[in-house]
Amino acid sequence: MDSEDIYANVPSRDIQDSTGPQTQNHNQDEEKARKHRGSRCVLVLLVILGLICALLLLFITLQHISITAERDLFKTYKNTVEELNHTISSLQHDNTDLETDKQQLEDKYNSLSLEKLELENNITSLSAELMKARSKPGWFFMSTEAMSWSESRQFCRNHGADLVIIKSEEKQRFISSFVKERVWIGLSDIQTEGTMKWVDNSILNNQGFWLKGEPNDQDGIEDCIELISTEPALNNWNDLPCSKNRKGICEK
Ligand SMILES: [Ca+2]
Ligand SMILES: [Ca+2]
Repeated sequence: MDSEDIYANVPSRDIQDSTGPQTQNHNQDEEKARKHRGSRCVLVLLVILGLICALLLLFITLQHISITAERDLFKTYKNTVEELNHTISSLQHDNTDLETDKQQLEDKYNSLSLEKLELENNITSLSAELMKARSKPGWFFMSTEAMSWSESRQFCRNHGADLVIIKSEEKQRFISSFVKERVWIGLSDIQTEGTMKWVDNSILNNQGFWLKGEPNDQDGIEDCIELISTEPALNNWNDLPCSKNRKGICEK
């Protein structure tokens, strides 16, 4: 039983009788003050409850924002991981292709190396045969550029040969068959006009393979003999000035 009930159970007449009018007013003031304090307490409690609710709402909102952000971050992370996995897979595929290409290139390189070795062996073999052939008599070659008869002869000598000597129809046909221009041969009458001599000092003792009307020693200055391949094979010699420029046919 609280104090209000106690006061309520006391007969108002007795109170009035024992305390008088002043006491009664005092009690009424106290009761008003008590009610006023109670109202304030309730108000304070309501304010506190409101603040708690507001804080709870703020906390829930912040939690929601935090969870949403973490979920978005997780999604981003997941996408990044998937992209990385895709990239790794692609790179592995590319690496496999590159390994295949590398293996093919290595095989090709090995094959080419073998071919190169075979070609080098062939070149060595052919070079040996060439040297062997060149060491034998009857090897023919042409000077590299047109020069006077003496210069052409010197070119041949510098290469261990001399201007060609033609003493048979067979050789005349052979030389005429591969020469494509006007060339010096190893015949002249430089020493004695009218006496044709080969470069080995042997005298031309047959009629030779002269162009019709040659040798004519035109103007008295034609002492060296050329072979004109465009003329018939057995009639293509001509005497002309030794200073004229022709390539020479050398024979080793
Ligand atoms: Ca002459
Ligand atoms: Ca002539």
